Amino acid sequence: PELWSDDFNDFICKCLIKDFELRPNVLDLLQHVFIKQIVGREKILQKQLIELIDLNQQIGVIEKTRHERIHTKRGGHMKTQTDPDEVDDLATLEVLDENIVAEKLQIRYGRDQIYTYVGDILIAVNPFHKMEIYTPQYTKMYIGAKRTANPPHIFAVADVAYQSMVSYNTDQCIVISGESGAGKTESAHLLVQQLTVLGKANNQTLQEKILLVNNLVEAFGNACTVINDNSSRFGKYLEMKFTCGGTVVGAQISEYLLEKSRVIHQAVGERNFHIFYYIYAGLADRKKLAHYKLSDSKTPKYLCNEHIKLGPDIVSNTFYKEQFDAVEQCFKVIGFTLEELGSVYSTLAAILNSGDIEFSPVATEHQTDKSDITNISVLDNVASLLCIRSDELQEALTSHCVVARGETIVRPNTVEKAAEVRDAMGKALYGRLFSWIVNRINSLLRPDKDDKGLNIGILDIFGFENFKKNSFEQLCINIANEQIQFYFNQHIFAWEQDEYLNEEVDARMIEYEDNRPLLDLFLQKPMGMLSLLDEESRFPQATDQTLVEKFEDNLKTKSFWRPKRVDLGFGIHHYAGKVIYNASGFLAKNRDMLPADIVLLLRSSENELTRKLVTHPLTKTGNLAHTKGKGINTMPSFLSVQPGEPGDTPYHPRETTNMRTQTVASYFRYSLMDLLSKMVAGQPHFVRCIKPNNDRQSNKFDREKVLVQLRYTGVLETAKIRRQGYSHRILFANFIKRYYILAFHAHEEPAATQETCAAIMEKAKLENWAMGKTKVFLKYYHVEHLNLMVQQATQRIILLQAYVRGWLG
Ligand code: AOV
Ligand code: MG
Repeated sequence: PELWSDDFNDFICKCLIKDFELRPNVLDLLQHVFIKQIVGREKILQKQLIELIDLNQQIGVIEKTRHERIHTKRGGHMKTQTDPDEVDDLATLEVLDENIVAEKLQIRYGRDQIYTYVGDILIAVNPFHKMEIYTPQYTKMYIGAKRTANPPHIFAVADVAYQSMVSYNTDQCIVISGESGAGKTESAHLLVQQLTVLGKANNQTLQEKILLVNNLVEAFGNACTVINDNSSRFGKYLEMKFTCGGTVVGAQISEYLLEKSRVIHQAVGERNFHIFYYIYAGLADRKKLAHYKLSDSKTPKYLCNEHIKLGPDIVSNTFYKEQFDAVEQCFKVIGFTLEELGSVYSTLAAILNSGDIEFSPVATEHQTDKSDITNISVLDNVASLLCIRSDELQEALTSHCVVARGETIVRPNTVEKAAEVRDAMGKALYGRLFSWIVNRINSLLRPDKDDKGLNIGILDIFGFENFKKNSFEQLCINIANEQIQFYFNQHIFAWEQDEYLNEEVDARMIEYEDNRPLLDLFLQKPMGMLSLLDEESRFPQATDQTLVEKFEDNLKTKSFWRPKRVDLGFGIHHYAGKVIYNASGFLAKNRDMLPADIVLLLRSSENELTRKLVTHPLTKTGNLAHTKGKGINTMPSFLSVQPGEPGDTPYHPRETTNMRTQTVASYFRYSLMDLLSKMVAGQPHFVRCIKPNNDRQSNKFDREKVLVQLRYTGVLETAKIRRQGYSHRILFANFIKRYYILAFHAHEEPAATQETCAAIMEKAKLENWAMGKTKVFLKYYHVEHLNLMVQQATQRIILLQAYVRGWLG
């Protein structure tokens, strides 16, 4: 091989890796290579090569002492290591019950040790205060470190995912779960932060851009709820793209189910999406409100919820102003043009203005149900911001076309109907603006070459919610969480146990709470809740009352019940607890209609962005094909939605409407499937966020609250299975390819058999692993140990080469 080529390095690596029985081989090889390239220096080389081998040995010694030194130092400065209370990994506890687990977490929490392992799963208890454990010093400490070398940390999860991706050449997926306010979004940020460092982006800007993506989409997709001031109102799957060598080259986001209804209405004590307040304050600060047809004295209706009157508070809020500047900066760094920014602001301003359009009834001679717009100036503002004609907008809001027997008839809208159309327009514009931003980010951060690199996906969805009043949005959010829990169970328990059986590995079976019946209740066709909802949505005469009756008649399980004295109420016993829903508005929310008249009008806009929002199917559906990887076959069949089902978008303009119009429920089912297919394509890592109290207080550990979460997330069972189980199962061939240098000579090509694998494990002096029929079953610490051995060998080679390079001149 060429001197210093990859093949050369690889070859030497294999030769020098372990003991020095290989000495003659190495000499032969090096001589051969050198002679070809440096004729006449053979004698010197011979001598130098001997030096080289000695050096190799010396390095081995140096490394060993360095390693020991690091260990003693850590042990010294974290004296808690020897503390008997100290358990970094709950799976190592001798006695395992829920009280002990909660107690250990509480002790650790009291010491600000918010992270704890359960085998290879990380538990993160929300500290509710700023922690000094995310500094560059910590970043460095966790890079390529052995797990036991440092206390548990979210950075360690990033590291494991990254190292697995590079070592095994497979995609990874980090699933973060936990109830609302438990710390999922914060964890997701920290993972991205660490992964960008690990991925050593070639250019600073790419690194910067990726770090800003979360901030940008969260400004549009997060809002203040009664549980969390920065609550995610959409699901986010961020894929970081890497080359096969592990350099980060881009990022892609998928968004799921934005809670659009928040644009037009917010529950008691809640707010609209952050961006509206930011832009309102930011534009006021720049004296640009008038340009965007907003007034600083009269707060737009969509921002003053009936219960909180924010009024001028918004325009003078410095935090909002700063955030506006920050968001604008994100846009610019990521690569949005100034023109695009202007259009985004206009659209947001148009939505805010549109909320103030008012209607009043007009009675004419022939018709009594007509409505008129009372504040034409507001209408004009909206039209001008959207670059459409004001009279046409008025027409589209106050009347609608019906096609009957080939003839188009114009019918007036009642005041209620007109207001509905107005709100539908606001929601649709916002939802599509959000999708457009996400798509634009994706096109700006797509890796240059579309080669088959690797990726690490990070899933951060809205957490389980149980408010005083729960509506359609909570139902969807909770179903999504139910699905994630199902995936967790499948991965941790079901698939694992299946695999032991198939591979004939001896491991005790663990009982766990299977939430499959719940998923059936929601998703089964045709009698699941979402199917029933869709069916009812197709009847024009149906009401929310007939809907709950339909539920009651068809859903025969004890997880569903009708509470007494709650109108339109129904209860569901979720994996995470009982929730009472109110079906009021379910049908309208599910139909989510945007009249064709509005769509057609927006398509005529002179503004490119406005036109784009209504012409392009922004949310990709299709694409179900890439269901590689395991598990997809074991997925419940009812989850499958045909990609060819009508519609690429959550709503359908009437012109293309048929009786199979896509509803929010069917789109939601599709999104879940799409998300799952992405997740199962990679090797998963789990982070379980725990909320220590309901008051967002630091240093408050509500034992009962934590116990409930431990129970429903199956932490105890996870600890049990992790203690007995094998977190890594590697096919013989892959195992040998990666580790054979630890036990075999370079020129050997051992067969992919149990014996070869066993030989490697024995050579590495490891115990407690198991051998299956096609795979080696390892615990996480085995993998760590093996990787460390390979890594040390490789480092040695690099040093050697530097040395040789030196005397070659
Ligand atoms: P969530 O994502 O799980 O809720 P967040 O990640 O938004 O929850 O966390 C809620 C709040 O908890 C944050 O705004 C922080 O104040 C605090 N917090 C969480 N993690 C940390 C941490 N590691 N260090 C310091 N503070 C933290 V929701 O999106 O509502 O389901 O929908
Ligand atoms: Mg969140």
